[in-house]
Amino acid sequence: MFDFLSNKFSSIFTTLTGQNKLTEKNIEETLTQIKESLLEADVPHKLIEEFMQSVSADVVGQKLLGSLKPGEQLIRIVHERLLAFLGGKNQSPFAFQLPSVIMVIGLQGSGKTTSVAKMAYNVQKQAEQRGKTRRILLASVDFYRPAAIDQLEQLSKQIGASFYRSSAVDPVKAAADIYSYYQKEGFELLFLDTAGRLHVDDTLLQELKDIDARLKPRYKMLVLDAMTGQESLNVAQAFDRSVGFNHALLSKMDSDTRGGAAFAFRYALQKPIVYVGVGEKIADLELFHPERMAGRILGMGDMLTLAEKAAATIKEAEQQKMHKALTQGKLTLQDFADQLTMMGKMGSLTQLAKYMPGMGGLNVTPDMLQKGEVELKGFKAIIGSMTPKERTSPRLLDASRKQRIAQGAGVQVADINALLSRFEQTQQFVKMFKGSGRFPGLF
Ligand SMILES: Nc1nc2c(ncn2[C@@H]2O[C@H](COP(=O)(O)OP(=O)(O)OP(=O)(O)O)[C@@H](O)[C@H]2O)c(=O)[nH]1
Ligand SMILES: [Mg+2]
Repeated sequence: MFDFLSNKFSSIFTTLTGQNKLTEKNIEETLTQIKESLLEADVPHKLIEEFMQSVSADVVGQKLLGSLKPGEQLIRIVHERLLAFLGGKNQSPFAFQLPSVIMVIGLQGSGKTTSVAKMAYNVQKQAEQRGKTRRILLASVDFYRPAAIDQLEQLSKQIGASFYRSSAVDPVKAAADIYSYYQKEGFELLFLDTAGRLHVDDTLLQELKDIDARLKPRYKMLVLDAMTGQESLNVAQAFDRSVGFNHALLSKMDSDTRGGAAFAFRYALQKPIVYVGVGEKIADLELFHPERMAGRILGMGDMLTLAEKAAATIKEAEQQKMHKALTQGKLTLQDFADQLTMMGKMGSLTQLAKYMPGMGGLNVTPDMLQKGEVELKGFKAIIGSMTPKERTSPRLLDASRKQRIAQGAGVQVADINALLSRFEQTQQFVKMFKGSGRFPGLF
């Protein structure tokens, strides 16, 4: 999902974070690159201009100094902007109010019928998790395609939801009939599937307006096919001007989709995208998370969160000391212990791993992380049992000193040797990173 945008952004930021200083020149180059990637992702030109302006304004207005590295700050600014565009932070997770009618609208083939079943299934599953059941009714007023109503009936059987077929053949009358059945039978949710057209046309819109006037559904859910790119924005605007809608579901985000649709939709219409369709199967529906999406677009994992956490937790002085040790290519066991303590303050390895981009590709299992955790605890105890001199010159550690330390730390001599070889490796790393100015990760 959003792979295209993600890859682009990642490569930009990889270049950027590899650099020590942000100059006016490389800020500009970066912003140009971001702009190009948005263009390629099919985001309308006008929106890109607005987005870029708001980012530039922030970059110019802020002093790129402080505990975060300049590259990280630029990422943070872009991330914040992107997040604002996608719907902002701290939204509470979406859930339908009960009872409600949900009228599902959209162009032909956008995924309305499938999405009706997916949403109903999703609501049911959520309720089941809390030991509840929901009384859900599915019905359709799609009289244009012969098998349309049968398709929904099939799906309702598949998910075990109730289905009602009106004998009326006029869509508005059928809608009214369905609605009274829904009320009479005391259902909590009615998902009403509607007909789609290849293009937005007035007859269709008028029909939807009439149904809307009759049923006054609390939710009018526009299903937008993410694969239609820029055109999806025009569709959304046409529906908005006539029937109006208050929520959107972005379907087919599993395809080779460009992130442009979500981006453009959110920005231009300012209505919430609440669900994302990610496949053809009933269970392939996710809630839309602006924060997660912004992170994915940037391809950063949650690096930013991590960077912020680090800045907040680790005192500047500690960080500088470490930075000096690292950039000079000299690392003592004391520095090593300090680094372990810093890590400890930031959270467990398992927690940290979640923030690291690319961890997925490394096949790190929870089990390995757990082991690492135990190992690190041992390391800290061992270093704690050393004299300051031993910490700066591990060469002093002969058999009898190791014996003493092992006893003090409650470990085996073999554990000390493991620590020393790990330390050796880290030193090699540090030498490699020397002078690059990068904080070489925590390992
Ligand atoms: N890959 C993928 N396919 C989807 C998704 N949502 C729907 N589809 C497929 O898109 C096609 C059209 O879906 P429908 O639900 O029938 O679309 P519709 O809007 O009801 O179409 P009409 O009733 O003809 O207007 C079907 O083949 C679905 O399986 C999705 O999130 N991912
Ligand atoms: Mg349909």
